[in-house]
Amino acid sequence: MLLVTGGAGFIGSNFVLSTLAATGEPVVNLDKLTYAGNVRNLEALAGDPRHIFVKGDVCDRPLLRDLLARHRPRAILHFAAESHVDRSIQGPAEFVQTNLVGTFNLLDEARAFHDRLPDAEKRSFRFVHVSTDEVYGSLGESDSAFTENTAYAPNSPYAASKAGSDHLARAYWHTYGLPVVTTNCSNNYGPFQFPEKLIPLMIHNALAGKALPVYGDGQNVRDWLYVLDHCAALRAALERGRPGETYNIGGASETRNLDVVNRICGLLDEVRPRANGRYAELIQFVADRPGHDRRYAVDCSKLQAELGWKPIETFESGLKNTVRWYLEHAEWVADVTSGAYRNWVDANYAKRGAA
Ligand code: NAD
Ligand code: TDX
Repeated sequence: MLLVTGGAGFIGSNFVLSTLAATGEPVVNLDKLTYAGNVRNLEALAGDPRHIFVKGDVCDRPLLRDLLARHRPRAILHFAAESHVDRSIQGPAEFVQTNLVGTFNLLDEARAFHDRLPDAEKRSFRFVHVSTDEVYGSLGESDSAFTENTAYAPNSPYAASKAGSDHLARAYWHTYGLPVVTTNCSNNYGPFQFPEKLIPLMIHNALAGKALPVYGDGQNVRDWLYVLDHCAALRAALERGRPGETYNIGGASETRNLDVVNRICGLLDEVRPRANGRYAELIQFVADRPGHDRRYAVDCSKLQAELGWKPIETFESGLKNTVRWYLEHAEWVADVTSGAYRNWVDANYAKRGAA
């Protein structure tokens, strides 16, 4: 039995679905169902006794204690977080609460649970802490990619809250011997990503004939990884990762934002041409993100050499799958972009001067 937190979000739901399909191991899925969590992502598991969904908060210690005692998981995979950088700039408090305090609560309850396990179970128990490359800060054009030894230099409240949670995870291994494995992954994309993030936002806006808001000069670089390749790397870290170690995960797909948007436009031109004109005509440069990191690139040679992982999708094939998925799931998109989503879009983009 695995305890997954945040398993109704983008990466968490992909992890739950792909892990159940790959291994059949039962999952207890704890998720607060914030705006980013969506039980519809898990529809395929309706009635499946191997999936137990619990609506709850990682800050709720009695609930965590009860779930651990009741289900006795062999591992925890901790995805739950506030994850959108722009939201962390507008309202950082929730990020500190969930990402830092929530991770602390989970680590501390896991420590108490782990302490009482019999020796064999104690040795095999794992706490996989799912983190981000953003903790390393920003690279210049010709800097080498982030390694596990790159100094932490988080620049946004989101990145700082994740960096703090990574430090707590490290300390729980060094001080208490809780077998933590931390992963730091680059930008993910794929099915079920909330359309506040670059790729699904651009697909959504393009199909609606709305402006495609590119921050600043559009030359910022991200290293894109297809979400199911990330999930496979997490399973490798769970099964073969060494406690106390950190592993970088990346797609070796560095791409400038403007190129990403142009590629999405090109794919849509092919499969869903506009009545007049091309999608790229909708691109609009808007005010930059404050403190916008220029470039991320991840060296994941440690993960490849030690755990034998490599991605299946290229950025080209993954982006094609993703565009197709959003075209085929218009109802899912309509569902998550109703109501509160509009308030967020108004708040984030109106002040940037977007049409
Ligand atoms: P997401 O925002 O799509 O999902 C987060 C999930 O956590 C949601 O289901 C939400 O309801 C849940 N949640 C939020 N606060 C909670 C709380 N207090 N208690 C319980 N559940 C709570 O995020 P994501 O993109 O799927 O990211 C998952 C994890 O992976 C995060 O820790 C993030 O930092 C990390 N990560 C994300 C990326 C990326 O590109 N998206 C890259 C690297 C690392
Ligand atoms: O409307 C937009 N226009 C734009 O130009 C949005 C939403 C984004 N951007 C730019 C900002 C970034 O340079 O695109 C790039 C990607 O932006 P996001 O999708 O918001 O991702 P990013 O800020 O890079 O962070 C992501 O990767 C690391 C995830 O949101 C994090 O959760 C993860 O840890």
